[in-house]
Amino acid sequence: MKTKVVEYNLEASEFKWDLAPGKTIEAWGFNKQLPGPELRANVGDTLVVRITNNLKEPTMIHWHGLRIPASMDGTGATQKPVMPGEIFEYRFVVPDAGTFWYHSHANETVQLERGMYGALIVEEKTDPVLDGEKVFMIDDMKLDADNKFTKPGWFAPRIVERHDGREGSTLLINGRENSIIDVHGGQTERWRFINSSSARYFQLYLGGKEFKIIGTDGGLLEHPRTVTEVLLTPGERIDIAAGPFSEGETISLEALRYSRSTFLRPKRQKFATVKVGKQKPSVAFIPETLRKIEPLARQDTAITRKVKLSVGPSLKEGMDFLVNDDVHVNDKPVRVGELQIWEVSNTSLMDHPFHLHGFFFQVIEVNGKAPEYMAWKDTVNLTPRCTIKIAWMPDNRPGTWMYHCHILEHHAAGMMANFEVIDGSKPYDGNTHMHHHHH
Ligand SMILES: [Cu+2]
Repeated sequence: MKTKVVEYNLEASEFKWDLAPGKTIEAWGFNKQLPGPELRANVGDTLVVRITNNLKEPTMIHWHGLRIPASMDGTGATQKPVMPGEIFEYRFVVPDAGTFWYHSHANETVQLERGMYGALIVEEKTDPVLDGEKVFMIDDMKLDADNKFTKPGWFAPRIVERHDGREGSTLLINGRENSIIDVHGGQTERWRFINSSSARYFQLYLGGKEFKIIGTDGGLLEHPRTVTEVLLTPGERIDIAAGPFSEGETISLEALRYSRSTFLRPKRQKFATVKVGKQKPSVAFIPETLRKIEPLARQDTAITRKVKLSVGPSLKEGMDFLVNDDVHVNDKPVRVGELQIWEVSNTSLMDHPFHLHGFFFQVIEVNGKAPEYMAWKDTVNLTPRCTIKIAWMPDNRPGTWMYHCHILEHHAAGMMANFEVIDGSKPYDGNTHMHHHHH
């Protein structure tokens, strides 16, 4: 396929947005829409995104899941924040097909909560053929009776929000409450789900109907997996083949109860309604093998690094969220071309979605056992007291990268680390410089 340059202009600003008729919020976002514009390109294209910051505070954009140069990663470790009134141009080749997303990586607990995110879809000729495609960005907002964003002002709510992550009762798909999703009877569509919420665990359920998982963070799976529910943690993506349904059916798109050991009690909740219209012919074909995924490492390959996620008492704010017993960590560098086998453990009694910037990994072990299927991931959930092994290869993109819990309040409270990927040909002097942190 001939590659091209695909250009977008994104303006970050405050604007009014209707979540439902008469329910208007003061959103922050891109091009005055929530989510921001859906960006699309083909594998190998050069994506050019110019961001104009018309907010009253600095921002940056992180390209979640994209294997792009470190200088384009959009974090405080790799660029100066884009100040109010400034323009910054991101430019990179999109190397992989899949469902990705972009979001603010500055003051995330506020900027993402208010809507600073959008989908980024990269297509490829070898994608399976379906009858249609929809992208669903899952979110929630915590609003007061006047549809204002609540501030966790006094002590107790602040501690709860820091511990649980911020969850609200306004449930959104693509920036709307109670949406109607129209499909045709007899057809099967590709639905791409992106969890862009601060902290919500979304256990997708279509009224008990079976659907096929065909892809996740890093693109297609090897084989479709038929299920009736699937968990999508903050930051993760899942592509499913939905349907065929029968003409006249109405199906609730719900999140089943998932307990991640929060103060707030989880419950089953409805996000949208699927309405099945007139029967139409189908051309959908999901092959049994979607693609080949070569294993990066055997399950018993020696561990090169341990990353421990834990929660401990804080001197100031109830709880600290820790990586290797510290907050806002500078971890050791890795070398280009040296296979990484990381043991990531969660010694706390709550779940944490672990996100690695800029590289895909394979989960090669979960609590001592091989995983059930192969997938390329950039975000993976760690249940309480679990230990996983991930394998990943630092390819030739030296620079500062990071990993963190994708519950935004946990990330802000310290559960993150920066590390260098260093050029393999240079000697390592063990002397990496410090990078500035979130506060
Ligand atoms: Cu966490």
